[in-house]
Amino acid sequence: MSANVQQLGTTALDQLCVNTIRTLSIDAVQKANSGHPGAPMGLAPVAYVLWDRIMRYSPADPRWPNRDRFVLSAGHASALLYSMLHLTGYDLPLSEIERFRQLGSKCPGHPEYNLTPGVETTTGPLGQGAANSVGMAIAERWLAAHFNQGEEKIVDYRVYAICSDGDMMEGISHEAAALAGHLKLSNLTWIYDSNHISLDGPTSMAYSDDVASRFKGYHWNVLTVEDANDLEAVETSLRAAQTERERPTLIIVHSHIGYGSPNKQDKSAAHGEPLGVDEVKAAKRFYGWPEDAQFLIPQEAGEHLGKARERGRQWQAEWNTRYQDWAKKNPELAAQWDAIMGGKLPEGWDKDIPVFPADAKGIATREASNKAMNAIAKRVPWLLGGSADLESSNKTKIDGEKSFEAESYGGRILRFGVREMGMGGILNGLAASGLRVFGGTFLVFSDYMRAAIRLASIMELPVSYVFTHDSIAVGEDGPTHEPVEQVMSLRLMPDLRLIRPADANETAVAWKVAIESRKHPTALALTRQVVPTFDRSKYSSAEGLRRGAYVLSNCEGEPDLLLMATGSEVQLALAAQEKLAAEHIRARVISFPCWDLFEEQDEEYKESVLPSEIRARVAIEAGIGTGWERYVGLEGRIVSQHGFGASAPYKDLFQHFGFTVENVVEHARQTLMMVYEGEDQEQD
Ligand SMILES: Cc1ncc(C[n+]2csc(CCOP(=O)(O)OP(=O)(O)O)c2C)c(N)n1
Repeated sequence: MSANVQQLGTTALDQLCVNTIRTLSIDAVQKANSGHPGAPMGLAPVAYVLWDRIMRYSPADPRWPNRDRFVLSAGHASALLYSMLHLTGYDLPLSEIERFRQLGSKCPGHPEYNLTPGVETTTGPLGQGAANSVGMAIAERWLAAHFNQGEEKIVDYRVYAICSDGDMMEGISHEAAALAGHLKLSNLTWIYDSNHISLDGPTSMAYSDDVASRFKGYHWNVLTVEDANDLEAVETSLRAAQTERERPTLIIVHSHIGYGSPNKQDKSAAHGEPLGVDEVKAAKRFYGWPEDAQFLIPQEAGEHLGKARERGRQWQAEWNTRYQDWAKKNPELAAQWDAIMGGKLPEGWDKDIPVFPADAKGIATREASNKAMNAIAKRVPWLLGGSADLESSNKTKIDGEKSFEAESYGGRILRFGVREMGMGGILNGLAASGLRVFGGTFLVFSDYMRAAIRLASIMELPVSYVFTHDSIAVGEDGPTHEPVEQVMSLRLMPDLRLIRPADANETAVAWKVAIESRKHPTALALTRQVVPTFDRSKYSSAEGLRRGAYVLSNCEGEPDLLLMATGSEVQLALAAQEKLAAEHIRARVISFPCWDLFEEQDEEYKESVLPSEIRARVAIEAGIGTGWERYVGLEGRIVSQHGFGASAPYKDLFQHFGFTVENVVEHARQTLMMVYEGEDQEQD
């Protein structure tokens, strides 16, 4: 097989391997009749050098803890990643690549964490992978600082990400890159596939950044490779990145999208659709490939790339020996290491979580959150977290700990700066590295992080979000800072647990749920203002939060009415219960902090909390009410927010928007009337 695209310093075998990667990717896309062939064709030489000469990984054990991480931030180029995984000997048979983008295939449209061995993170939403890679690099630095003992190193991996023009345009990559530069993450290398083409056409239509200057301004080491096909230049740059000690490295690689396709190279036509049968043949002719062969892996290429498996085994064996020696000398650290890698918690991790005494004045749930989180942090040394420059508001400070900074990589306080988007993506990278992490901001700014929260949910990463200032009770800052639709909209996200605790003790249990979780991210919606700490000798235990909703205060006998509320509005429900009792109306109060947990309960439990025959129901929540119909039914009433808030002291706002005991009582009367009138009509 001849290759008519031989490059200087490139052997025929190298070229054969590169073209195998290209044609596998092309064939996968063509057979699926959907996908993105262009970037894999342009980037194949870079992927080849990375996987063949640079990265340390072990296809036989994709989760080997000290492996280098590879992130394909340009997730649409997934065919490239699947080709590499298959060729280097991961458990990804060719038959899976042949079923690219089909139901149940391990090769879905975009790389998915937990599905395909060797995929380190789910990518596709551009920019997210780049931010994940920064989280992974932070994790490596922290693990190294915490576990390495002098020259005895069990952590020394590197993180590589391939970023496309789209990744570079997205704001999240700017935020993450700025932080990576500030933190001097020299273990991080981004390879920027500069091919001047995006989906709509040439990037010049909307993009003229001087990327090199931008990254130099972020304190990155910036290198350039003029031609992606120049394997030596690619390798030289990657090796230079490995020896850099102060800065993350950006390698700007000039490539041609759709390289080798006579009619589609350098055109957006190569970006997002199959080349087409004739063009595939033409490209194969250009590579010196048999034009009718499909999914062809020439024996020499297969054997050469497949050597990665044995190489990986050896690296891992060497590391295992190092690890055993280290573990013998450092048994306590070794126990921590094993717990982290096994996703376990230390014995007694929840022992110090406080129980808050009843207090009519009470404390803000953000304050209780701080206390619970700190109690956990003391016993879980690998709990790291921080805030997007709102530490004093979010109460996210881990007491007595240092910040994670270039001079103190063992610090546990993460300082994200005012970068919520970056924070979201970075948290995912940290969590995918085994660390337990939280990030805080105002609930209203969770919108900035939403794409990353969604990916945490898809990836089943147990990230915790500390979202304070959870309603119009923000007060004077006004509607821009007052979340209204956020609580409900976060509830809509599958697999994310949105918890809005009512008091200090529910907050403590909410933290337990968050930390116990192994597969769900948790968003805590917490108050800025004080809320009473309920007397649990009078009301039921806050442990009820674990079931999502629970009867906080029952009435004598069969209830006439159900009052359900979350967070700061639970106190209104309790006060209304008393008022209604004076009118001989028996109301049951249900604290309803987490819909998701409630939906996980069996029907019997749900029925015991919300008996179906009781149709007079009121839900109270200082947020958009759409959705509460699910629990109050058509005859029920919802005391909620109908539009944006306003700027005023919060007590005035609660009065103005109807979050008062009187209004709740009035709605209770109305629902009772509706139900009784309905029953009368039924009897007529
Ligand atoms: C956040 C986000 N916005 C939009 C898209 C849709 N999209 C997928 S690829 C792409 C263009 C990407 O161009 P580029 O990053 O240069 O990749 P290349 O054309 O080089 O493959 C777009 C807009 C996306 N995946 N993520």
